[in-house]
Amino acid sequence: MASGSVNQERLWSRLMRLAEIGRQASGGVTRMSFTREERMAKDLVAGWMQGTGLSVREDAVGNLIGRLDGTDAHAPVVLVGSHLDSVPNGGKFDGPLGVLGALEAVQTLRAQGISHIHPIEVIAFTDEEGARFRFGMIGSRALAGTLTAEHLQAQDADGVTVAEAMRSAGLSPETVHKAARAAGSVKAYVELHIEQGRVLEAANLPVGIVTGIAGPLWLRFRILGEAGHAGTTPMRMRKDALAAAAQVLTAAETAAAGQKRTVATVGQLTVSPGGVNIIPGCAEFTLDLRDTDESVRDEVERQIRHQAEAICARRGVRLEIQELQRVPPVSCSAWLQEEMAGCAQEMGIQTLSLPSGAGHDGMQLAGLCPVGMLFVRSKDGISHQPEEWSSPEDCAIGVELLYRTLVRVAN
Ligand code: HGY
Ligand code: MN
Ligand code: MN
Repeated sequence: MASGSVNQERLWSRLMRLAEIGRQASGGVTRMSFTREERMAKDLVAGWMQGTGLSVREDAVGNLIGRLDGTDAHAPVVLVGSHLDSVPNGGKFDGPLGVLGALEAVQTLRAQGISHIHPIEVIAFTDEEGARFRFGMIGSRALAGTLTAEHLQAQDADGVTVAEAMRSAGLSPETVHKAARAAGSVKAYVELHIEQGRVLEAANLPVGIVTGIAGPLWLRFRILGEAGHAGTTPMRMRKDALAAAAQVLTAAETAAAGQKRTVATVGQLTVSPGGVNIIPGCAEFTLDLRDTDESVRDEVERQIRHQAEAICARRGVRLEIQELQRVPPVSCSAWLQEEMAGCAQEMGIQTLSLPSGAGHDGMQLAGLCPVGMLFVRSKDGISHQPEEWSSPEDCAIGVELLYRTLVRVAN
């Protein structure tokens, strides 16, 4: 059967309407945390939540929450959602499909008059991507009670701290501890997300059930050499910071490629002083290193650190490595995976089980409650850029599966 009870047109028109907020000339979306665009996105979604009869609030860290009480208001809550922030020039679906899909699932549950014991909260987490402050999942960390004072001091490219950005958004950073949920207060967290890879497309399947989430380790490398005249400095006398960085990032690529599933990405690189005729005195770059197996990821990290030190020693340049975030991989709940598989069988659709290479808020909640994720097929596996796309039909099938999972988990 196809999408069954959910309203595919309503879901799609909301997705496209939300994508207008932060829209770039490229057709991509830029919606950074604690900005005007994020505020507009939350106001739009809050209006849809209210229209669905949910009680709407924002917690101390800015997570947007729409609550539907169950027959037992004191029963542990079922959380379902994703995020509204994006990467720079990102896609329309990464995050919004999970938030609007959760709203559509709850709206369907209400329309069908389905009774449920546990309260359900549709949630849009603050700053999942980490695009602004170079560490992510701020809202889910706060909900799990693991957001620290140090996190609040992280700075964006303009030197604005998380705390300052929160204040400018009308929040009080000194109260973020109030966003934390008590142990036992959350029954489960379920998220619908685009796959952002090619596995479902290759299997010609619309949806998948996530088995685990790879853990992102983000490091910042800073290499300090000596700026100098490009014309008068012989090659053997140089301390070229960028040439050293080039060797280090190639070593990182080789170390990751030597493993089965490890991935390494240098997404940001800055060079100074940055003159055409000046030997770079300083090169700074980020490394995003991931694997679903933490021991493998950490072994690759050790190799890269060792090689970076050797390269920089040979070249007589200084190396500084700062850890930006270290998130352990998590396994998704076997119970939730079984419920999801049972719902797929009810729907008469075939699914497959697959790990997530991308990080998600559920990683922060795994210590608080069972976590489950569903994936919707991504066209050509593209994500984090304007061409990111999933079909209306696949999105609706994903939301139908989410809706049926919610009916089971909330009872
Ligand atoms: O970076 C990630 O894996 C996710 O998109 N935040
Ligand atoms: Mn995402
Ligand atoms: Mn993303």
